[in-house]
Amino acid sequence: IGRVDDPTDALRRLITSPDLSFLMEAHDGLSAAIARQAGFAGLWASGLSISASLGYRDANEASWTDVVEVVGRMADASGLPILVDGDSGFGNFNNARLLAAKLLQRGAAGVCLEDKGFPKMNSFVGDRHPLADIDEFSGRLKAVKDTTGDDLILVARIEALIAGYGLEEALMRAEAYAAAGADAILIHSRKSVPDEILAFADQWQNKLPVVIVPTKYYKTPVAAYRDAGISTVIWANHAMRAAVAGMRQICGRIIAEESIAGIEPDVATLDEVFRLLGYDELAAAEERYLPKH
Ligand code: SPV
Ligand code: MG
Repeated sequence: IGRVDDPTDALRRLITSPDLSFLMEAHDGLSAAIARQAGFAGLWASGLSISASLGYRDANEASWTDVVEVVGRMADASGLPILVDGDSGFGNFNNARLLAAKLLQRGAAGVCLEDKGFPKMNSFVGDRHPLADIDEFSGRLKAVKDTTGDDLILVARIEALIAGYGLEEALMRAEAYAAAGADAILIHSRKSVPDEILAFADQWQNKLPVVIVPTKYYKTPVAAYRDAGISTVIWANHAMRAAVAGMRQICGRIIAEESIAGIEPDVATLDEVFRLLGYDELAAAEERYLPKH
């Protein structure tokens, strides 16, 4: 798979261009390759989805090295710029900068850090989402910027609305994280309507590009985000959820029907899988490199 020349530059263009951009969730090499085939220009390496695919909960049960491994496979299989969900950075400034450096080595284009502690819990689970101290979290951002500089896009994710604080707290944090060197702000909300994030965008005035994750306010047409000057929309977990639904359905039918005859039209053909992962390239390489006799 050909990689875009400079993944970080490609992600920077997606995030800073005046057009609304989209990042598709992926959680392994296969889902990354499928997103590329579908036409997405960039990927979101979702902590929730990577955790789920590894059989873990989105509560930092997967280690940072687990995440780095998966991201490397996603980069290899897709060649696309990847914004990695770095959770809260797996600790303090030191863990965060080590994570960032390793992600860069493995081909990531950016990392997103959220202003919570370690271990974090998924933003849609329960009500306990204690926020990090603003200065301490700003130190985490600065350490990442000082370590990876312009080679890795740094997105600062604000959990103030998730934690039940208001717009003022969110805006104050955005100012601090911008001053700490963030390249973009991800403002997250768990409401079923986008009023909070649109109010944030209205007040924030694009001092840095705004990234959103409309998992819960999914009914909103993207035109609303264009009108609001949002930079980037992350479809954050839908490849993983499609896999869950698809695998559950097929497993259920195979056990009930004691046969695979009926499900054949409902699963991908093997030829499709071979095409997706470039088996033809391997055949050509064998011609070139294997002895002929
Ligand atoms: C993820 O995809 O892991 C995210 C987005 O961080 S959310 O699940 O909405 O917190
Ligand atoms: Mg996450």
